[in-house]
This record gives sequence, structure tokens and C-alpha cells, in this order.
Amino acid sequence: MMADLGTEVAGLKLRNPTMLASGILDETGGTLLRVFSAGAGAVVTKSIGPEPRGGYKNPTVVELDGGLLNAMGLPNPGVEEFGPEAKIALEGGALVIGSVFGKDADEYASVAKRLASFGVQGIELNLSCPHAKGLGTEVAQSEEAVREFTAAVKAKVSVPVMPKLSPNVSNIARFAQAAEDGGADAVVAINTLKAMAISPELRLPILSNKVGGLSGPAIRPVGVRCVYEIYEAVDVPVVGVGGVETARDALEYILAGARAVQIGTALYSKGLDVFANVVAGIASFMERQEAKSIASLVGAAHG
Ligand code: RRO
Repeated sequence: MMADLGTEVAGLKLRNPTMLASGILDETGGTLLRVFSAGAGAVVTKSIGPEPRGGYKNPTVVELDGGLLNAMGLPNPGVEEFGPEAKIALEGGALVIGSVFGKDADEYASVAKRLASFGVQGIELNLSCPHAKGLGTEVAQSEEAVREFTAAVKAKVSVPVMPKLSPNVSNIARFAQAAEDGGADAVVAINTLKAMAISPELRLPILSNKVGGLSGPAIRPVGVRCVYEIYEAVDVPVVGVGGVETARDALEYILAGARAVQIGTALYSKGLDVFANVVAGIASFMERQEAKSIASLVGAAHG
């Protein structure tokens, strides 16, 4: 029996349950397409805002024992410049989800609307950058803002809208409920964990922004716990992200309640083959366990 690896998230049909996470190899149509061709079920763009942004001064990323610490500072070409890039990825056959940020709910809504006009099949709302100030990303800390921003975007676009939530809160399930109340079609969890690394020789924080976001294997148990809690609190589909490198990692998220998992930092540590390897590993697990569908595994750890 060949296991059926297809999954559905908010009406989007994915050929397998992996997606490229926002923030890596996703600022151009060419790289988005390359990742899709390498086997990702869908690709999420770098978070796009209304205007071009250079991001922070270097150092913006540092490798640590269990992953990466970054404070890129939302570098992106701005929504208009991104149109031709989205077109390249879409014309190549990729399933593209546009990630959006802005300074307020109206700006999120207008960027989302413009991205949707390019043909992207879904919108991810970045409500969770752990360090950018004055960009509406403090919305991560306010349930009311999560509800309001989600509703503002939902009012402007017809494609599925998926807020990406921050783990840097005491009760992420309440934020998922706020997103659901705002009309979210799915929720994505988690963005990076607020963190810092210091150079003993320099006696200074390594990142120019001092504080950044931790990603990679170190945060996987946090992500799995968040997905587990969210799954019990909402009816909308959950997409899991944080530290997935292997099929077993992806299965943890799926069993916690995720219909799909995103992979980002593992592209840095494992290369583009990570998608094909994770998908093949899930398929052989399903065959061994005689699981017929991804859906039959989603949330199965809840007993
Ligand atoms: O660009 C960034 O510095 C960044 C973003 Br927008 C985000 O959502 N998460 C992250 O770790 N870095």
C-alpha cells in the first residue's frame, strides 16, 4: 500500500505535509520555486511589507548549539517589487503562501490584498516577529490586536488567512482563539523564541540588534507543546513550525495536531534534500504503521 501523503489546510490541498517556513530562501521567485521543486508541499514567502526595507546592520544571524539566532529586521523588497517574484514561483507551479507584515491593521490588510492580487493561494500573517519594534509586530502580545488584525485582513481577501503566532506569551492557546474569533482559516505556530547570545571576548551581545529570535532543534519541544495546546483550544487547522529536521520531528507535530509542518532552519543545516527526506520518512512510517492518511495521524497523541 502506498501511503497517501496529501493534506488539506484551510481548503488548500498540499501534495505532502511539508512547507517552507518564512524567512529562508524565499525572497525571490527563483528560490521559492527551487524549494517547491525540491519537494515542499507549499512555500511561504519572506514577510513582505508595504515598502522596501534593508533590515538591520550585521551581525544579523549567529549559529548556536541548537539552532540559529537571528534579528534580520524584516528585510524585504516591498510588496510592489515582490509581484514579479511571486509570478515566477506561481507560473512554475508552486503553491505560494504570502507572508505579510505592516505597522497597523490597515497596512496588513492592504499588503495582503496586493499579494493576493498577484495570485498567491494563501496569506500568512506575521503577528509574531520577536524583536521588530514599531511595526505592528507587538500585536503578538495582545489577544485583542490578533483578533482585530486578522479580521481586518479577512475583510479584504478571499484566500485563506493564517496568522502566525508568537511563543513568547504565557498562554498561546488564547491567542489562537483570538485568531479564530477574528476569522482565521488556520493558525501557524510558532515563530522564533526571543533570545540573546553574548561574546565573552567582546563583552557585547553578538547581534547588532542585541535581541533576536531562536530557531532550530532547540525550540522543537516548545513548538510541539504549543501546537498540542492550540489543537485542544480551536477548531481551525494548525500548522506546526519550529526545529523540524527529520520525519520523526514532523510526526511529533502532526501527532500533536498539525495538518502540515514548516521547515526553515534545517535548510541551513541539512540542505534542500530535507524536504524529500522528511516526506520519504513519513511515508515509510505510515506504511509500517498501516496509517492510510495524514488526517488519521493529526492530533492522535491526544488519546
Ligand atoms: O526578519 C526578521 O528578523 C525575523 C522575522 Br520578520 C520573524 O518573524 N522572525 C524572526 O525570527 N526574524
